Amino acid sequence: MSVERTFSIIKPDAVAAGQAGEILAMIERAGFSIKALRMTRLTTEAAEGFYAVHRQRPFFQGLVKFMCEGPIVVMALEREDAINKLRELMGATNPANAAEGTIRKRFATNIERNCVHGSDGPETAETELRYFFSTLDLL
Ligand code: 3AN
Repeated sequence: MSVERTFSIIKPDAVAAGQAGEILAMIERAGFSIKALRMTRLTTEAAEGFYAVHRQRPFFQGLVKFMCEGPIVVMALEREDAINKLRELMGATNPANAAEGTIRKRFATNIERNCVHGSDGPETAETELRYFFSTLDLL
């Protein structure tokens, strides 16, 4: 497996709870290098665009509202097999099913307020990185 990039978000629940630093530390301890990082805030339109694949799902409006609640931290992360490794570190979408030692097991409240996002494949990773970062940010 070669070195690859993935995109991650520390969601509003975790930022508001003061967990961003510890989540970043877990990510670094797991061997990721942070290539770009910014704190920002989503508008409704931006959140709808980011989660467009979920538009038809019953949880879509709630998810958009949650993601606009407060500041988020967006990151470009790099390591070998980054996409899979980050999803392992995050744990299952529903924290009730998340393994011990994962970010969601430690910090997530429920399936919606689940504290982190990580891209689910190489194409999604590139699209999501481009949604938040410029070419210069990603050099
Ligand atoms: P993951 O974030 O683990 O890749 P996705 O892509 O299926 O999971 O879902 C995107 C986001 O939508 C989740 N992180 C979560 O915040 C929210 N979500 C997913 N499924 C549900 C659900 N059944 N009810 C409420 N929110 C959900």
